[in-house]
Amino acid sequence: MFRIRFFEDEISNLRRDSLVVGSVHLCSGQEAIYVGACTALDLSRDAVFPTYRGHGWALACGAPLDAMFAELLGREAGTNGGRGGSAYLSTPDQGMFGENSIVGAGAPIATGAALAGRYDGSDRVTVAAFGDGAINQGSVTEAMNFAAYLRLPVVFLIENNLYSELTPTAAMVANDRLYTRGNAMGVKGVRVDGNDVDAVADTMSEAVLHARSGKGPVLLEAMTQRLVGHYIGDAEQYRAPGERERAAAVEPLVRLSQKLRAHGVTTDELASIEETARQDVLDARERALASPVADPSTVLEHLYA
Ligand SMILES: Cc1ncc(C[n+]2csc(CCOP(=O)(O)OP(=O)(O)O)c2C)c(N)n1
Ligand SMILES: [Mg+2]
Repeated sequence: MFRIRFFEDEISNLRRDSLVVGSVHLCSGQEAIYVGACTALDLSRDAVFPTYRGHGWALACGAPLDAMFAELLGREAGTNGGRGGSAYLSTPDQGMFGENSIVGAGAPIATGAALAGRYDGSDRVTVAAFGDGAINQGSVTEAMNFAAYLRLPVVFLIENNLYSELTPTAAMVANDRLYTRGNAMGVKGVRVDGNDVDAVADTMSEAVLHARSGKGPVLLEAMTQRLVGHYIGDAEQYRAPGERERAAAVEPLVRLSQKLRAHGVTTDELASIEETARQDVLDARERALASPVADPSTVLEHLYA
């Protein structure tokens, strides 16, 4: 979780210096969802389909820091040879099958991958991760109904950060208990504190067991808050006074640190965990910055049309 946070901090700096280009959506504040969920998955066969806010998913799945930095910096050594960048990277060797910048588009793809798993003998569970805004997309409802009818092993995971871009989700839905959306279709719905990594791990373990044992999909709503803008450059004028401070007091790293201390981890040990993570991130950043940029003459390679 610390590595993800520090990675995002550095990406923010690199974007400001125009070394990373294009639109970047950071996941700071949502780390407990990715790390908690991945502990419940078997990533040698399971598959995760995140959104454009997907750096944390890739890292939690096990994507190397060096390749992640290199990808966002457009380097040859990137996870996708520098072609995917922030919003389109994929690390299938680690079970992360690609970000998607079309809101709600990952849900049918994850459902298809679960259907494929029924025939290829993998017994795979797939995770369709998307935001609270995406729950209102028709593609998500269609995918949930299809998965429910065929009892496919899909966990539809809502990262509910309370905003869809710059609009509060509470201003867009009549029922803000989003986990109940699948009730009419027979999709089991659960809500979890998405800032508590243990709670996410436990709830996700139950969801994965439910899905893998043939009982059908689960709609898991993880409540969280992003500590940064929707994208880098978002002026965040929509925030209520005091909202940031309240969010910072209950964010996942604070919660994790409190929990570790309560379990006997000393302040020094905690500082050393943080320092190691920070140094790993800074070292990886330097190596990526020193590595060659992708050769423009290869730009047409790996294209499917
Ligand atoms: C089909 C589609 N419609 C609109 C957009 C523009 N758009 C990009 S992000 C976003 C908000 C999505 O909010 P949410 O699903 O809550 O995810 P979050 O960004 O909060 O993680 C929108 C509307 C898009 N990318 N795709
Ligand atoms: Mg959202």
